[in-house]
Amino acid sequence: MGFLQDAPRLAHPFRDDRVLDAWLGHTLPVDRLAACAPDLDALGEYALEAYERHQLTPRTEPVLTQWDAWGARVDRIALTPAWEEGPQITTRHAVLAAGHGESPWSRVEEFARVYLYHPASEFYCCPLAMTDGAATALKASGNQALIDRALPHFLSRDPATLWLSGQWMTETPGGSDVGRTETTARQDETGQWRLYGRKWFSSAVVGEAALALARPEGAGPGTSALALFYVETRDDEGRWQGLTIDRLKKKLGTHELPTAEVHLDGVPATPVGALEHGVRQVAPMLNVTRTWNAVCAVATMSRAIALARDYATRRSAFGARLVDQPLHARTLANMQAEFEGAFSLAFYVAELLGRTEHGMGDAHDAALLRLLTPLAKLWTAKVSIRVASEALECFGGAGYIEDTGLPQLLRDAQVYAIWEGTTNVLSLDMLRALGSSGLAPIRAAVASLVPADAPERAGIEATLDTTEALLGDVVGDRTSLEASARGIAFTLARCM
Ligand code: MFK
Ligand code: FAD
Repeated sequence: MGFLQDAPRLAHPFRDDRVLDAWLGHTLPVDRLAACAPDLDALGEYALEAYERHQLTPRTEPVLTQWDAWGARVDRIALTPAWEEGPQITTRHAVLAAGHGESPWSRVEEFARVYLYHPASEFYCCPLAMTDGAATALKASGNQALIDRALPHFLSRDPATLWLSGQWMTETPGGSDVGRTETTARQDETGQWRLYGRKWFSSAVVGEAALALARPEGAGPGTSALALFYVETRDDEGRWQGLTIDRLKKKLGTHELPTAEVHLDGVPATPVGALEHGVRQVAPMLNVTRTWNAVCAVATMSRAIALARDYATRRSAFGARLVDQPLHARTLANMQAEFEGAFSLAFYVAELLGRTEHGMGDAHDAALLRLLTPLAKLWTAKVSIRVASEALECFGGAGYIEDTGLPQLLRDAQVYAIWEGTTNVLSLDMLRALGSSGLAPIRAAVASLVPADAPERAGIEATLDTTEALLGDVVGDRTSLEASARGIAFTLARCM
């Protein structure tokens, strides 16, 4: 046998991550960091073991069985091992519960856990994100009966009582334009609301609950006539109630995530609030899942770069290790810089979320959070695709070979830009957020984050001035304003 190349090895995702370490060190008080460090270390260890396991065993995918041998409709989904482990590992280490603690650092402590767990989770983080979002939306609704019913399950620290929630929005006419929702809600003879229609993407179909948009019978067209409903998917015997799974989607990536097309034929449902303005009611969920998306995109980058960096110390070309080839080293450094910028933005949003939820923010924090949430989501998604693609190239041909496990990084990264609002839809959401306060919150953030005499301060302010002037030029012309939205969003995200 001739030359044999060493495979890349993964450093410890918690102990060897200097970016996370530095950020936690300057964000969390010492006692809070000490309290959550064992969970972070354990989640890092789990991620390392999962990586090593996958070097030896091929990945599996969920399988839907619609009918049993005796002709009964069962719609049973066999999950992958990581999904089977999900309830235990995440409740043991309080992944969701941490985010709903009593301190302004709760979200920081939650999203550090998410960042470490995500690369091992096989997108079990997708239903976790939606469950976190559902808990947040129910709290915001003030519907005490639903809060009492669902939150002990959503935030449970016991795998036996954990419930996952789905987010049923997208339908065949529109995923961005949910105002075209066709699902209807009507009351039966007992007064129970029931949903009828088709949800076109349901990624937490195995979840026990969901928040669903539907149009109450007789309500008019458009977004404002939609209502938000809380749904439990199974009856007391564990049978689906009024729901059939048509098929699991065949997807470019996220293969372990069972994303289903479902028909609703009388699913019992409870209104979360008034029977209108359902999108307004579900917005807290959207903003939380978009933050998860940003953190998970950053986690994917971190994993891709960690492997590429290690490989550069093991692979040689033209008489030197790749890491000692100046251009390869520069390529890795550029990826790292992109990653660190994206990391800072995503975790800054996590920090703001915690502060504002606990009433600790300053005058601009709520508006800044509203503005930066879509920006962080759209920016980190695009950067993660670019970084994952570059990372594959760092392995040469091996990066294109399935059983290295590397191509999956790129396939999976592509989803971050599509679900939870595409890049364009989020750029338009940024315009919505800018509407109330303009660039003032970003200017205030820059003033507090960048010292007045720092060399980059003048450049950032000049960019904000140019952006403000551009906004002023197009603000009265909706077509030009919308056409400029993506460029403005990228500029503001890069500034932050
Ligand atoms: C592992 C990674 C973790 C992530 C897991 C993700 C799993 C994937 C699951 C999904 O993909 S779930 C489906 C996600 N779907 C979307 O994100 C929908 C994308 N479309 C939009 O976001 C549209 O902008 C939207 C449907 C929200 C609004 O469209 P419209 O019809 O133009 O509505 P309109 O009238 O502008 O807004 C309705 C209200 O909601 C307004 O408030 P008011 O009623 O008070 O006027 C808006 O201000 C408010 N609103 C909209 N977006 C908001 C918001 N409020 C706060 N935050 C927002 N982001
Ligand atoms: P469209 O809305 O048809 O968008 C097509 C294109 O048009 C996009 O490029 C978009 O940016 C652009 N566009 C639309 N409107 C505008 C505009 N006004 N200006 C400029 N450009 C515009 N949904 C759920 O509800 N629950 C789930 O659990 C869920 N899971 C998913 C899992 C996966 C793996 C995927 C891929 C999707 C999932 N989705 C889920 C659906 C997802 O949220 C939608 O696909 C997404 O919101 C886009 O909607 P659409 O597919 O209808 O595309």
